[in-house]
Amino acid sequence: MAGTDQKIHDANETEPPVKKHKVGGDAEPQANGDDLTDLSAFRADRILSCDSRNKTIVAVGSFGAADPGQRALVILEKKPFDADGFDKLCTVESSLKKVFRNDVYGNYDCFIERELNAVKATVIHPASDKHIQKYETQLIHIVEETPEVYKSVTLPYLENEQLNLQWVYNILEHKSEVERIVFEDEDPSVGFVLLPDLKWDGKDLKSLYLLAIVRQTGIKSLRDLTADHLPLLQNILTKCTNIINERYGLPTSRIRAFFHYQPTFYHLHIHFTYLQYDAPGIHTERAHLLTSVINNIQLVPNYYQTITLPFTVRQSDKLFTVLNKKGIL
Ligand code: M7G
Repeated sequence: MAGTDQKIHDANETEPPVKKHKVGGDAEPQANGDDLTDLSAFRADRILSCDSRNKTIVAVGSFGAADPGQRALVILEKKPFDADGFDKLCTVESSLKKVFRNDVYGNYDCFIERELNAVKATVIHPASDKHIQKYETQLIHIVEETPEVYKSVTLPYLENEQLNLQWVYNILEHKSEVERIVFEDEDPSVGFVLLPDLKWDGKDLKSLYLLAIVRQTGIKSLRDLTADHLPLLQNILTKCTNIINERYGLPTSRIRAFFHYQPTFYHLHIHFTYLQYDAPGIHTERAHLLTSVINNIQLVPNYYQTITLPFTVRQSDKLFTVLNKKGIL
């Protein structure tokens, strides 16, 4: 199985880097499990993606000679502005460098105060081939997955190749991210844990992104859901929307609750985002609204075992090669 004993550090709330990059590759290696204080020990071997729309850059590399054979991913993402804090940006600390002026139009580069200019940093260390593939810009294709294709190709593939779920069990067993838990329902059958997604700093409501992870093990994805799971799905929908309403002031009508198909991690979880946040993975080829899923199963109990479900696959994935060899793609 890929990605065993992965460690993920969300360095979002650490102090901004103060050290310069060390010269000569003698930087202290990053010990697994330690919190990072800066990125000076990271050596980038390759840029996997650089997206000007999402303002992200992803590099694969390593943490120095004393950490041989271990690769790491560093994902940097410019954070959204806080509309309420606009005044703080208009100070002498925000120096302007003119690019050009033309009539009424002034164009400048603005260098704002360091504390207001934090970049979200996610470090995945050690990173598996699957992690690296996930962040690499690639050609993608849509697969129309019939129940037969699921049983004969996708299921055997994901059983052999899926990413390690240790981070999920760590959350459910209170070994990680305990202080981040927003709500917990301990019922073994309909229970779940609601917490901020890795992608959210837990603060900026405009990019609100929470994850509800079900307690039951063995429900891999949308494909497994039947009428037996309706109480679980209803419980998650009702409680999570109530809690998001109470805690973050968002009514149900302003929340997007959805599944991914295919997910990256095959332990059932539901994404909750602010509706007006253009979150990654909300496109029609991947996102399935929780309310639609409930309605579909109420109409046809084995709906997700009988329909053709589309999903996207990257051209460099092993699954693409398997589907291609079988003439499905
Ligand atoms: P997915 O639909 O399986 O795949 O969602 P995706 O990552 O392609 O969207 C898994 C979700 O879990 C994603 O939204 C991840 O950002 C989130 N996630 C992944 N990890 C490893 C963690 C973690 O360690 N902690 C938290 N809180 N969220 C995570």
